[in-house]
Amino acid sequence: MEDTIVAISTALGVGAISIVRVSGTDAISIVNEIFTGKDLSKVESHTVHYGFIKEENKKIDEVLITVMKSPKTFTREDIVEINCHGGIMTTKKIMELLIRKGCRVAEPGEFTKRAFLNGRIDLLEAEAVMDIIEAKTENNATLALNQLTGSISNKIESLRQEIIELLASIEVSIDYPEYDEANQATNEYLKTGIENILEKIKKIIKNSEDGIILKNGIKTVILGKPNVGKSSLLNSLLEEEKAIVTSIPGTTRDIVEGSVNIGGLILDMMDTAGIRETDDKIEEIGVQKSLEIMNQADLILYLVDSSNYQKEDLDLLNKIKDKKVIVILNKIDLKNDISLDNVSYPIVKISVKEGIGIDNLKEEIIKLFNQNKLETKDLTYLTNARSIALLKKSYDSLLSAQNSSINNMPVDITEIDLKEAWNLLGMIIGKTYEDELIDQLFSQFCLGK
Ligand SMILES: Nc1nc2c(ncn2[C@@H]2O[C@H](COP(=O)(O)OP(=O)(O)OP(=O)(O)O)[C@@H](O)[C@H]2O)c(=O)[nH]1
Ligand SMILES: [Mg+2]
Repeated sequence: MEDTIVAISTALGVGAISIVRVSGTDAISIVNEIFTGKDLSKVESHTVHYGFIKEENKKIDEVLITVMKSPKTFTREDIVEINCHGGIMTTKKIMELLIRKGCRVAEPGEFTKRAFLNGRIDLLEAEAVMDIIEAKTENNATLALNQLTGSISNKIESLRQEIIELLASIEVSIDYPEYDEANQATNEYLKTGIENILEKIKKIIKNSEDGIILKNGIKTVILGKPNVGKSSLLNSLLEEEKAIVTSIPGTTRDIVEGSVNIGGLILDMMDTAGIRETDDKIEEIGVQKSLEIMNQADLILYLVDSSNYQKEDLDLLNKIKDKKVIVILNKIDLKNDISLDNVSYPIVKISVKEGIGIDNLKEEIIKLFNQNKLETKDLTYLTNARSIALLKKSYDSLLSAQNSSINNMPVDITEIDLKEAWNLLGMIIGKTYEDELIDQLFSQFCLGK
C-alpha cells in the first residue's frame, strides 16, 4: 500500500500514556530514524523495545515501542506503536517528527480501511470495530464483538454458497437436451432450496431488527389521558424532576424526553400531552403530537388512573397496531380494585407517588425485549441499517425467484433473481463494493482507528 500513515490512537488529552500508531511499508524505518535504543530494523516481529524519541540530539520522550511486521498485523502492513507519556505537547511533537520523516496523517478509520482492503477483515467486521468503540452498554459491546469475530459473516457466506448450488443446478438444466422436463425437475429442486434460504434469512432479519432496537435505544412513549401520572412516571424512571407535574389536567403540552438504562436496555423515553378533546389551541397541538409520536414508538407505556377509571380510557389502545405495549394502572395507593377485561397486553399496577410496582414495570419491559434470549448468545445479528437493508433486498429477490419456480417459469428467469440475491449478500460482507461507499463508511470512524 502506498503511504505510511500515522495517527494518535488514544484520546488526546492528559493521561498516563498515549499511543502513536504508524502503519505502512516504511513504518519501521521511519520510526527508527527518531528512536534511540535498539536498531528497530533488526528486531523480531511482535517485540517491545525501550528507548527515547529524539529530535536531532534532543530527547523528546521516554517510550516503549512495539514492532509488528506484516502480515500478522491489524492492517496486514508493518505497524509500529509508540507508547509515550500522555500529554498533548509530547504526543503532538512525536506526530510532527514522524510527519517530517515522511508519514502522512491517517484519515479517520484509515487503519481499519486498510485492514479491510488488505483482506484482514470483511466489511461487517470493520463496522463492528466502530460499534465496539461506540458501544454505550454491555449488550451493545457483546453484539459488536460477536460481529467482529465473524460468525455472522460466516453465516452470510454459507447462504451465498447455498445460492451458488442452486445456480449450478440451473446451469446443468439449461445445458440439458430435453429442456422442458429438466426445467420442471429443476423448478421442484429450486422451490425447496429457495424456501430453505428464505427461512434462514427471515430469522436473521428478525434477530437483527431486535438487535438494532437494542443498539439504538428503545423509543418509549408514555401515553394516556390527562392527569393519569405520565410525567410523574417519566420523572420517577429518570430519577430527575424533568417534566412539570401538577394536579391540573393538561399540564404537559410538548414532548419531554430523557434516556434511562433499564437492565442494559436503553430506553429513550418520551412523555406526551394527555390525550383528550380540547378547545385549547396549544394543548390540541400537543395532543396531535402525542398521536403522531405513538406511531414511531417501539414501546408504548399506556397509563390509566385507577382512582378515576372509565372504560373509554382504553379506547386508544385499539388504534395501536404492531407495537409492544404495557398497560399501567397508576395511583393504586388511592384505589386498587380495578380489573381490566379484554386487554391483550401485559398489565402492571403501580403507584408512582408511593414508589410501588416500579420494579415490576422494569421487569416487564426487560421481558418484552427478550433480554434473556440475548444472554443465551444466539447472536447472529446484523447490527447496522446498511446491512439489514441489503439483506431485505436479497430476501425480496429470493421471493421473486421462488415465485418463478412455483409458477414453473423458464429457469433462466429464476437465475437472474438468484444472482441478484447472491450479489446483494456479497455486498453485506464487502465481497463486492463501490469505492465511494467504502470511503463514506470509513470516514465515520474516529481518528487513529
Ligand atoms: N395519589 C397519587 N397521585 C399521583 C400518582 N402519580 C401521579 N399523581 C398525581 O397526579 C397528578 C398528575 O400527575 P402528572 O404526572 O402531571 O400527570 P400527567 O399524566 O403527566 O398529566 P398531563 O401532563 O396533564 O397529561 C399530580 O398531582 C401527581 O402528583 C400516584 O401514584 N398516586
Ligand atoms: Mg404530564
